[in-house]
Amino acid sequence: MPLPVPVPPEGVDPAWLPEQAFRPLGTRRVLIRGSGPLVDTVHGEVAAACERFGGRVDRDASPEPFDLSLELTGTDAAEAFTFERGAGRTTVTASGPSGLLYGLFHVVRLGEAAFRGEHRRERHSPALTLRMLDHWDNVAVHPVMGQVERGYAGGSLFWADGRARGDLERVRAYGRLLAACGINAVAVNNVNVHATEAHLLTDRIGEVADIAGALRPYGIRTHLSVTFAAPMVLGGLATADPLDEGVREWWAGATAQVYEAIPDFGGYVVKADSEGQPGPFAYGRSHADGANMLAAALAPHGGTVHWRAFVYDHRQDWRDRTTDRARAAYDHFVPLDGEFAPNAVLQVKHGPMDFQVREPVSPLIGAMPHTRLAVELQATQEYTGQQRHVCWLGPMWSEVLRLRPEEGASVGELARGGLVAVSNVGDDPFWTGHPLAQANLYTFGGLAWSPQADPGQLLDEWVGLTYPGASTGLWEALRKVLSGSWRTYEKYTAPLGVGFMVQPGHHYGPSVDGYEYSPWGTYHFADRDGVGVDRSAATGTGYAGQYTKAWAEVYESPETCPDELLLFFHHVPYGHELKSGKTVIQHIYDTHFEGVAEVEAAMEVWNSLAGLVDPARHARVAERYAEQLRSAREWRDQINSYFFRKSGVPDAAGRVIH
Ligand code: GCV
Repeated sequence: MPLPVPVPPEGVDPAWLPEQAFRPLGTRRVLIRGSGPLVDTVHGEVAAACERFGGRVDRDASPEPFDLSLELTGTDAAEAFTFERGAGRTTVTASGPSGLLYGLFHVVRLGEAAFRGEHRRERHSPALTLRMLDHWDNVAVHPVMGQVERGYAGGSLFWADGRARGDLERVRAYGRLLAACGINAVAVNNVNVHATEAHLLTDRIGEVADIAGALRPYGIRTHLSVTFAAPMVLGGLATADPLDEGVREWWAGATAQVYEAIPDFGGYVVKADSEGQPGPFAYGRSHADGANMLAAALAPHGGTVHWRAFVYDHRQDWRDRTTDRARAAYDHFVPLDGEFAPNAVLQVKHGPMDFQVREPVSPLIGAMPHTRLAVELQATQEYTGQQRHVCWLGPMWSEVLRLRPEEGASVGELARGGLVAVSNVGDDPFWTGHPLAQANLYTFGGLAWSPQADPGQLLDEWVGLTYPGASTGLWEALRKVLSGSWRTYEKYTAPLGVGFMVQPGHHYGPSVDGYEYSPWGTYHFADRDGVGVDRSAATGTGYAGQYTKAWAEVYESPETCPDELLLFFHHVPYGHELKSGKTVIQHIYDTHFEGVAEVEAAMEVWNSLAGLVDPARHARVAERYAEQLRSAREWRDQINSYFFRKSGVPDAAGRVIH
């Protein structure tokens, strides 16, 4: 039986699955072979397209002749599929049902090209088996963080005001979008697990099961963030010590019940001993002890624990120059390499600090060869414009994933535990608040499937699907406003890798000294002579020495350190000459003027598209550009004025600095 395609509520943007994208498929004669729930999903998709556009679909019985066959040849868990075309026929085969679903969306992506000419048989297989989104969604509205922590797309898709939102049709539509870009796992609640959310593990697991039921037909497994203190908070035990027998039994029992409710449950996500969340340190135990206890509870059921490596001292004294937050994850976790259970994945943020617009790759990646690592990215734009600014992160993520921390292996290859992104989606009609931020979600999916993929090609795919039939002019305009937007954002915000300089708390807009005298470990040390953090091994915090030899040497000296990371690794005088030939101070002035000019130009391009793109989308983006421009000017003027006043060095071009 075909499973009906989800119909999201009126007014919800179709994102990259508009009906028109299905026209090439929907005008064909299609044969589907195979059985099972995911094949029913495939059947439903094809049936809906054929009904709309006049094609025909048959299941198993062959309607000779046909244009496309989608064939399930086995029952395994493989997600790969093959695609070929010959003798006027397109064939997709898969040995596992989710492979067939991905094969179907591949055909949709190719459009008419899937039905033209000849294609040699090609096999498509995801490089990473786990491609996951972590939602930082709260069930109950948090007094400071709201419904979604660092959420810029309205409320949660899953929860509202302490309850399940219950709009499972929208959740199904979400699962469909995710499957169409290759994502196969979702964690449905915030890693900061507050009192209400803790109960999702036990007495409220039914609500999680409903979400899992809505996501399952699109091949997505559901995960849950849990509190390490659950045995105390929920079980009434006196301890959460991971080596305590009673605690271990409690987790085993609770986990067995989770699997009764959700047989294909993916596993737990845990933020422990991090920013106030409870963890094993309270009992003198290691993070391997903590993770392994949960891994043992999950193992009999085939689940995985994602243990986050975001552990640092968030109450440090700013006067203490010996503590460097950037060092923390490596210092805590590298000594534990080899101690984690096979179904424990260490989830590492891609940079050592916290999703800044520019950070080096975390030295932890590559330093734990005997541990399964997952790399965590942030699609939600906490520090990159909060979905009010256009900031397409594809090029940044791609740079990270292609970097080779050690001889041979790239970050993408070292992420054996998977690629994870903090979700940028909410109940907003455009899903992501800023309609162009959809491109971040799509690109993440593509990079999780294939970390070596060209992000520009993924952007093209997104444009092709989201704006079917786009003229060359529209296509080029969309490329123009998106492709360089990350570098533009970098230009008008914190310079040369120095990071932060955002307003404390909500993290939007500039405040150069906002975190300078705070306990969070995020400093720039600007004085009248220079700026930046000395993280060299010779004279600084020693962080540069955490890298493998080749990279440690590059970062150790200001002479070899790449310009864009100079202030992350070194404290240099304002007159220090960059590889570009400019001084640091002149670079700061120039990039800030350029960044604003680039926003002005992009806004003009967007405004010229009125009438060419859907009016609601156009209006939403135009409104956000007005705010982006206001904010970019604020950034430019605050940063330039701050450094002019500190350094006393005038702008060589004599522009207005306040
Ligand atoms: C979920 C940063 C964010 C926090 C977030 C934390 C984390 O500190 O500002 O909101 O908490 O990262 O990744 O756990």
